Amino acid sequence: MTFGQDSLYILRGTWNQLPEAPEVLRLNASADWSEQNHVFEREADIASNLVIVNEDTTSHVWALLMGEIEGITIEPGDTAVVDLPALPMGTYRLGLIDGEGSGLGAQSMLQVGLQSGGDPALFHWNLCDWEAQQMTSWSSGSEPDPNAAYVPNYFSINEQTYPTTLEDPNALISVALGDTCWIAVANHGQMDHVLHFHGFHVEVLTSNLQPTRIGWSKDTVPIKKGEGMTLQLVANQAGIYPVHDHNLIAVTNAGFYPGGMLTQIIVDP
Ligand SMILES: [Cu+2]
Repeated sequence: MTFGQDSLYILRGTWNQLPEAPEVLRLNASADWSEQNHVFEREADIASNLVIVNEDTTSHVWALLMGEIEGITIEPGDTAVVDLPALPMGTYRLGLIDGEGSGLGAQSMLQVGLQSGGDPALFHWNLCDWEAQQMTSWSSGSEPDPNAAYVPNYFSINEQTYPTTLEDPNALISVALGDTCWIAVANHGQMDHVLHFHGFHVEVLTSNLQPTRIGWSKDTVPIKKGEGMTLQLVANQAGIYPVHDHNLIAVTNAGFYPGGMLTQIIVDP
């Protein structure tokens, strides 16, 4: 039995995945910078806690992003110990809720009772949409115009855009024929994302915003803004199949196709 990652570091760095190389914020598992937010794990139905270290130069507000959201302010250089409630098996969201913290991407996934490294194999997709101009505003210390139209120009899975998504062993689903795998999906963006699976129907195992869809088996799955969902995929045919956001602007990088929220399912015969 593993207790899971005990500490979360709020770090500021450069996101080289985008050509603009914006300054962003991330939740990392150590004080070493990673462009990808760390995915946190907990056992089901057991309360626990998490140590949060704010290594940034400004204060941030952390929260578990479910139900009644209770923000905890952490000053620069400070450490906070926060309680995580006992939760049923599923995919949840956590992260910063201050404008700069969420606008610069410090939000990630909490997997509860999903047994990473176990059987069935577990993959994860942290989905997000980004407007480069908004990120520039936040990192230069000014709030983006709240009345301006939101026109995102980048779309990511685990803070990577296609084709880099194929290099991420959590974003690329690679399994053997006949395997069953689970995919934990969280939407941290400002819009809904509708995933279209080629070749397979996936079953909704858990959902925090659409519980009436648990048990549904579909090739197209809407992941609402703010949602955490767990999907089951049974690899019943060999081949290479795309998975992508059905909103076609989301499969581009700054307007160029293909890019963005696009990955593959590879089933070895
Ligand atoms: Cu499609």
